[in-house]
Parts: sequence; structure tokens; C-alpha cells
Amino acid sequence: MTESGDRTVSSKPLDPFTLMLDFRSGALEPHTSRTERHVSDMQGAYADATAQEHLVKGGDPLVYEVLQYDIPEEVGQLICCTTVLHPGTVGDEYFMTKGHYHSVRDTGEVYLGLRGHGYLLLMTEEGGKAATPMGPGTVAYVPPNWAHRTVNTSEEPFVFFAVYPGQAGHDYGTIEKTGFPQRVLRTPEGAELR
Ligand code: M6P
Ligand code: ZN
Repeated sequence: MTESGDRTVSSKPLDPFTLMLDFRSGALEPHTSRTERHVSDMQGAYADATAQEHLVKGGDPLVYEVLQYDIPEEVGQLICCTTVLHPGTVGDEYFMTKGHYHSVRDTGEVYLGLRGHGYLLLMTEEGGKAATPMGPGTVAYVPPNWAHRTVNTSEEPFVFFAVYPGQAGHDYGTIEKTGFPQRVLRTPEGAELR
């Protein structure tokens, strides 16, 4: 057991390692977890509940998957994962991630866009809001205390790589109660932020 800052770290040190990331597919090898989120896993997230119900009954499509190489969820560690957010809409609203605050609020995150295009939506509990367009090569910085959700506005998978502190954790409950202040909708003129 060692002390790191003011927090206790109990895992034995990791050896250096490398992973291989396929920029096109988002495949991360090796990975130790793969999380799938289908339309049915996102009750209440989309504005059009009727459209959501139709999609669930019609086969419940896969919205996104997260591949991660698990490391100890402890201060000092950096967790790396890829997200593959598939193209599609629920009603007029583009496929998006659930979105989360970090359980430990004073932790940030970095996203690197690899394929496809979309938005990173952000908000704070104090009423702050932001929307950052993302595409291949975009490095997006999520400051501590900002909830974050991604949206795929393209016709191909929106693939991005993320790195965040080991102790951060995911708080989905707050988002389920408040939602995000902005939505991204498909219109005849293209993606519209509302
Ligand atoms: C990024 C990271 C992950 C997150 C994933 C999907 O890869 O922020 O921590 O799990 O996006 O987002 P969510 O957890 O909100 O469904
Ligand atoms: Zn995060």
C-alpha cells in the first residue's frame, strides 16, 4: 500500500504496456471489457419516447459500444477506452451516448476523434453548457465538473478514443434526472443544435 497525494493506492504497480487501436473500426486490442448500449438501455434519454419504443420493439438496435482495457480504478492511473457510436436516429434525434458526470467531480477527460463526425455536449450543475463539433483529429478537453455526452451526426460510425483518471467513476443518475440542456436533431438542412 502506498500514498499518492492524499489518497491510498492498494494495487501493485503496473508494468508499462501498449495497446493497438484501429482508427477506423475503433478496435482496441487487447481489451478486457466491452459495454453495449442498445436503444432500450437509454429510457428517458431521447425526446421522442414513442419513436424510442418503436425502435425497441423493432429489434432494439445497438447505439454504441465501449471497448476498454481495465486497469485499477485508482488515483494516478489513466483509463483508456474507445467508443464506437453507430449512425442512426430516434425520431429526429441523432444516436448519442447516455452521458455522465464523473462520480469524483474534480476529474477531467480527453477525447480524440478518429472517424465520423458529431458533437460533444457538455454541461455543469451550475447551468454551464457547451457543444463542441468533433471529427477525425479533434482533441476535446473535458474540464473537471463538466458532464459529457457525444452525438453522431454522420452516416458512418463516430469513433473516438478517451483517457480519464482512474478514480473518476461514472455518475449516470444525475443525467437521468436532469438531461442535457441541448439536443442535436436531424433536419432537411443538416444537424441542428437546439
Ligand atoms: C467515453 C468515455 C467513457 C464512457 C463512454 C460512453 O469513451 O467517456 O468513460 O463510458 O464514452 O459514454 P457513457 O458512459 O456516457 O455511456
Ligand atoms: Zn467521462
